[in-house]
Amino acid sequence: MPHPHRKNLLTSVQLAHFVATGAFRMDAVVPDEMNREALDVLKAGIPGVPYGTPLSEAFESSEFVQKLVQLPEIAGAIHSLVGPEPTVDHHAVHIREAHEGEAQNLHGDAIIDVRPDAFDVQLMYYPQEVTLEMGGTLSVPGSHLRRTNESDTGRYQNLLGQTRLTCPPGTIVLLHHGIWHGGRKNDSDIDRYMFKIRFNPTVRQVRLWNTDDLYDEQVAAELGQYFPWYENATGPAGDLQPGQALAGPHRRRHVRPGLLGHPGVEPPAAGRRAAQPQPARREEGDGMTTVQQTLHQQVQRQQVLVLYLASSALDSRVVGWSTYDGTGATSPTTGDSDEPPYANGLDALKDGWRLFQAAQLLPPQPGHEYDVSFLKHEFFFEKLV
Ligand SMILES: O=C(O)CCC(=O)C(=O)O
Repeated sequence: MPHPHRKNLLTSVQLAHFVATGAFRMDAVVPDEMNREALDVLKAGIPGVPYGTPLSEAFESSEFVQKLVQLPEIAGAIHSLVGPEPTVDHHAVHIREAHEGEAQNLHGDAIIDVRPDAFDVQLMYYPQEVTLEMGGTLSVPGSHLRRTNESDTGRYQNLLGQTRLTCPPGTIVLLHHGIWHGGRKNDSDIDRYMFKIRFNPTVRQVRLWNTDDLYDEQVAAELGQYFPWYENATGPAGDLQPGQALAGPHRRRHVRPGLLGHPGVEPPAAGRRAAQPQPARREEGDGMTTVQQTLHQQVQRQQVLVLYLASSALDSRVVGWSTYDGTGATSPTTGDSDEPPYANGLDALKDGWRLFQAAQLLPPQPGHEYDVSFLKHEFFFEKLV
C-alpha cells in the first residue's frame, strides 16, 4: 500500500478520541457512486481471504473493496491506527434483515486478547443511510478497556451512554477489536447492510498518525472523557499509565476523587422513567376451557429486571439495565432504549420490584485492584404476575 498523504492521517486529537472511546467514525466518506454499487457487490458476496494476507494482496479479486480501502481518508485512518501493510484477519458482510425481530447480544468480536501491546481495528462500512429503526450497530464507548471474553457481555441489554448508530450513506466506523457491540433489531422494511474487515497490525502502533497537534489541549480533553455507564470506582482512559490506554492486560487505574459520583455525570432525575413490561392479558374465554383458564390464572410468571448500579449501594445510580418478560407480553432486547427504567435501585423497589439477588463483593486478586471487566454491581429484581 502506498504511504498515505500526511493530510489524510488522523490527528492526535482524533487518535485520542479513538483511545478513549474505542471508535472513530467518518460520515459519508465513501462517494455516492460507490455506495450505489455497494449493495449489489455485497449481495453477491466478497470472496474469502486467507487469514493473515497482507491488505495490498487481500482483495485482488474484489476491485470494489480495493477501491474502498484505498480511498485517501480511509487509507489514512487505517494507517494511523494499524500502520502500513496490516494483514486481514477476516471480513464479513453483515445483514440485519427487515423486521427480523431480534437483536444480537452485546459481544466483543474475539476471545479475550492477551497481547500486551497491540490492538486490531475493525472497519465497518455502511453503504445505505441507517435510521434508528434499521438496527444500526449498538456500541458502548469505552468498553474496549474492559477485559471480557466474546459473548460474555450478552446479559447487558442497555448501558447509559451507549451509541445506536444512525448515519448517512457511505459512513465508515473504525472500532477497537475489544469494543462491546452488536447488530440491533431491524424494525424497518429495509434490509440493512454492513461490510466489516478486521485488520491485524504488523508494526508497533506508536505515533503512526499526524503528530503535529500532539500537545493540543484537546488531546487531554479527549482522554479525560468519562462515560456515564462507568461505575464510580473507575476512571477515564487518561488515568491510565502511558502505553496502557489501547492495549495491555495491566490496565491500572487511579481511583478518582468523588466516589459518590463523577462531577461530569449528573445522575438522572429520580423516579420511574419508562413503561415496564406488563403481564400478558388474555381476554375472558379466549379459546380456553374453564379448567385451562383457572390453571392459567394460577400459574404466576416471572418478570425480571436486572439493574447495574454505579456502586454496591442499592440507592446508587443505574448505569445499565436488562429486562426479561416471562409473560411473553413484551420482548425487551439489546439496544432497545437509551433511557434507564429507574434512576437507582431503590426506585425499582418503590415501584414494586422484589430484589432477589445482588452481586457479591469479591476482593480483587492482589495486583489486579485496578483492572476492569464486567459490571460489578448487578442486582436482579422480579415481579410475579
Ligand atoms: O450488524 C451489525 O451491526 C454488527 C454485526 C457484528 O458486529 C457481528 O456480527 O459481530
